[in-house]
Amino acid sequence: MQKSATEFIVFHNARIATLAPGMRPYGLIEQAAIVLRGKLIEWVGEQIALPEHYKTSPTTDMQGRLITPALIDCHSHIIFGGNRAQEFELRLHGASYEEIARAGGGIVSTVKATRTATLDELVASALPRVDRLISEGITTLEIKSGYGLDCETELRMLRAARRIGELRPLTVVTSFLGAHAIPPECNGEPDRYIDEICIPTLELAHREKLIDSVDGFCEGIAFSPAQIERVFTTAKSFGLPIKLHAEQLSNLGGAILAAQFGALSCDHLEYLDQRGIDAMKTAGSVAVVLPGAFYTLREKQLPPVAQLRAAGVPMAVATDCNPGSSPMTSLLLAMNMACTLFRLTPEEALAGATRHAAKALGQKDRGILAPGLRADLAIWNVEHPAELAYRIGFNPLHKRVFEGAI
Ligand code: DI6
Ligand code: FE
Repeated sequence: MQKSATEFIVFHNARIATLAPGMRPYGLIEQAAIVLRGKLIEWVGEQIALPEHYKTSPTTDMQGRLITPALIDCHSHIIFGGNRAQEFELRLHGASYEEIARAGGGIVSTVKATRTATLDELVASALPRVDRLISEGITTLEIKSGYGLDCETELRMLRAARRIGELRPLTVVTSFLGAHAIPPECNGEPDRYIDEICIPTLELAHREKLIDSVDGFCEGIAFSPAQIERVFTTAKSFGLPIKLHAEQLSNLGGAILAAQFGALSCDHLEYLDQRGIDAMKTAGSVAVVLPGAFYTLREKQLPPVAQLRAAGVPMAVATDCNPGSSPMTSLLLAMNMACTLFRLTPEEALAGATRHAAKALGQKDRGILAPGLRADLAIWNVEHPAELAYRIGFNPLHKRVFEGAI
């Protein structure tokens, strides 16, 4: 069947960083063009090689701008009630994050505020943060539950996440994080919480199709590997992929456990050791580094970036947007911090917010620019892709394309 020319949209006179793996840094093509057809990419390459039959289609001169895959924030807790500015003050008066958590502040104080918020209130308070990310060219956002810690509020958070995906031109990928903290009513009884509340809630949320993956917080102030394992076993029985907050404040072997379940990703990882790295490599898990939390908590222990790189474990970068350890709504800033604090290269940071972030979410249809993948693009007022991670607090986005629409 003959294709009509108007089916296609062409962007020409661009620099295109496809982020496709290969010999070229950033997959960068100078003097490039890209052809979109509906929601998908039809063709990308050097402009002089643009096939004749696309040349009659509507075409836009990009005036030398840079086009990259749209950005993907693969780790956020962007839905929550209240804020934790007071805890920020306490920390500046000397209290530590763990002390505050143990004294019933921290995550648990956000749980109280989240439980009293309606679904509409949760959505309304999250949207300005989501819009800030969208303004930086993000088209895919992971959102976790984990500030409800009771059945009703966990479901409400996940419904709010789905609602946000309906209200904005954005793919929302949800993670169930019932195993985030021990709620006050289960103080001292983490096993009872996991078995009687967390796992039954996971089942209900799965039945309502609210869950795309299952996460947990494996840490001294949260849950042990044995407790997390029970949650993962249930997830697996439902065919849901898993990921884990692992080795953030200490090393409990969370990454090894997660790898045994074929984790999509292990996140934070400041205290990850070589055995954990090897397990992640074997499992094909992505290492998600979260410099916003490292910065906010003034951590001293760096994630083992050089060892991850040497092992060939893909690294993603995310905001970890949350009211406690990372009140951050800029993925570009997270990329900058990943370079300056963790020594990622600007190319690794951009791959970490595109190709590897897509892998961390199990989304095979995005994250690089190639024919057949989604037409989710970011168009930037910059000349070279290194500029995206280089600046601090500057947003050079020109236009964002979501499913082929500007
Ligand atoms: N690790 C984190 O950095 C966030 N959750 C987690 O498991 C912090 C969440 C918070 O402090 O509210
Ligand atoms: Fe987190």
